[in-house]
Amino acid sequence: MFDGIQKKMASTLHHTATTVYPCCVPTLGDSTGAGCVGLAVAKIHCFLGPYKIFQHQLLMVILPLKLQLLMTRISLLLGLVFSSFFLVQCGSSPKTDGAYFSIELLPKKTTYTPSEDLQLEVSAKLELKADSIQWQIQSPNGSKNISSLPLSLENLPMGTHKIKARVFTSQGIKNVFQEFKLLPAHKPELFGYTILERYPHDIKAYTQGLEFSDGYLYESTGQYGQSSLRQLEYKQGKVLRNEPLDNAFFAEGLTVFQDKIIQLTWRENTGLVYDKNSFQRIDQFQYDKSRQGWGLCNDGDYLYKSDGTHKIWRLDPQTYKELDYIEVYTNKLKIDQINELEWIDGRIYANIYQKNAIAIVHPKTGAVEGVINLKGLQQQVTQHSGLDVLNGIASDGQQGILYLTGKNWDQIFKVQITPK
Ligand SMILES: [Ca+2]
Repeated sequence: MFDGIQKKMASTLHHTATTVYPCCVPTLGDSTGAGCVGLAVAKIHCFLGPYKIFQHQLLMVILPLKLQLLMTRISLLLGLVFSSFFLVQCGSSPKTDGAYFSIELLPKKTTYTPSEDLQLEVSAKLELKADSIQWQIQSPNGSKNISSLPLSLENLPMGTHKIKARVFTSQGIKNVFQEFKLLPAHKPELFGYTILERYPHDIKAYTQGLEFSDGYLYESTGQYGQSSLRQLEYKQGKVLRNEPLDNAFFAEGLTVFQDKIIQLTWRENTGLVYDKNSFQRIDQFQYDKSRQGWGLCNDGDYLYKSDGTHKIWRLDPQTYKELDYIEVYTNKLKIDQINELEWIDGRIYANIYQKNAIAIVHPKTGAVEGVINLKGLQQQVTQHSGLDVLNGIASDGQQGILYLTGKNWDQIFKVQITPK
């Protein structure tokens, strides 16, 4: 009987010391918390090792069971003491770089405008001297080394930037960071609209994208099982071509680039590419860092894609690779849920989801330069249970003219943008 109990105890101890914590040696010198735990357990293991030999010797002598249980408890207790001791030691692990230095932005604020210059300084928190500093700015459109101070904010995009300081010290390089936000200096110009013409539109078309090419309107409609790519003779409201999508796809924005039509899908992480003349699918691509597929337009050189956030991504039109993005801000607010897009005269016109408004966005900075208030337009169409929000913007090249529709709207409007 005693032999069985001994085996069980030995097995328990072995399991505790070896199987669960097999990291006695490899983690030594590791500065992470995990390594420290490994070190502490290694010490327990080293302590338990001699005991196990002693215990083995005891097998030769029959001890009372109570004494054996007592010894087990003592050894486990000592193990815990060792563990606590070494874990406390781990608390003095190497400090993060931010513990040594911090970056001061002057003037001291959290938001800035492009007309300001920013002075950068490093403050030492501990007794470690900065021998020299290399500065870098990490922006939505890439990272750049800062060659001279103060830093001019003039040509930077709106949104969040991160300053990085590489601080050279006698203890090596310490990397510290500080974020700030850049906002437009001026509030957006406000515009209204006047309806010039009305054209019939399929009341069952859940419009997600609208764009002119060669006098025709190309439209993308959404919903699972109802998504399609269409070519419209818009004045008569005729659907000339209708390419239904697989039921697995919820179509979103579209744009015509040279002889291709590129259509986004919503959560399927897939862009579909068609031959413009045949409507045949010729290619497809996967999104990279952008969140979802919402709106799409192009400037003749690049594609611009919204993803349901405040970002508009710039894509290579041949490889569909995401190159960078802008963050869309007014002088006060981040503009979220940017949806259908249209490139007009050097600016991105961006419909904001569930708002009767279009933001006029600078494509390099993300600054909202204007807002078109389209209140009342949705009330002009037939009201029905499936009616949904404004979501189609197209331009035929005429200045100040937009073609607008919405999800399950039975009209397309030609409107004149007016100053407010
Ligand atoms: Ca459009």
